[in-house]
Amino acid sequence: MLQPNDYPVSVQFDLSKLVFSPVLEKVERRVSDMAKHFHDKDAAQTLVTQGDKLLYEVLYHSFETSKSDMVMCLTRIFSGTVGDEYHMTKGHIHARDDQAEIYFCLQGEGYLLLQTLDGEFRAERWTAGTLSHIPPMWAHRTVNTGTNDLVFVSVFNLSAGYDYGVVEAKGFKKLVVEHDGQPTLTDNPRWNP
Ligand code: PAN
Ligand code: ZN
Repeated sequence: MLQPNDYPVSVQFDLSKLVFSPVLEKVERRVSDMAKHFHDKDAAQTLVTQGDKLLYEVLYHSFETSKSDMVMCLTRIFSGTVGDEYHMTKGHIHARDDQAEIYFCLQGEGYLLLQTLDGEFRAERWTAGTLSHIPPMWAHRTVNTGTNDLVFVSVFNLSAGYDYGVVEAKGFKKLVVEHDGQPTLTDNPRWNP
């Protein structure tokens, strides 16, 4: 017997504005939410006192039925840097070890950083149209290296859960910084002190 939430649902994207409707939840992250993540702590602290700029927002639409729990999110990372480090998401690994995720880049340019608990690292170069599969047990973070917003859609299961602590502890092996006006991957000193 079908329950009310077991029927098909569609959401509509506005492909010129890169938003969808209806948005069921919205999360915003500012510099103060990311203090532990940027390597230049002084630059981050100064930005917090100067208005605590918005780094990115995430719009959510979940599709829970009596037997499934898919969710779709749209993340918009605004262009800019904190010190020399490009705006980026916090990054996390999923709590469950059998959960994959799809990311699809709609606009902008940057990197998807991926890393396993054993320290295997990958940086996927992103432009509009790149679709990436994040396998289970790879932590993931996105970085906007362009002059425009970086906008991407993610699709996963809510029951995957989030673990932010693993990234908060040491970050990813590489930082994405602006060097001579160019995005550059450099070693993260927290990995090789
Ligand atoms: C994404 C991310 C989103 C924001 O929907 O949650 O881009 O990044 P943080 O969660 O690291 O702040 C996703 O990977 N969901 O699983
Ligand atoms: Zn995820």
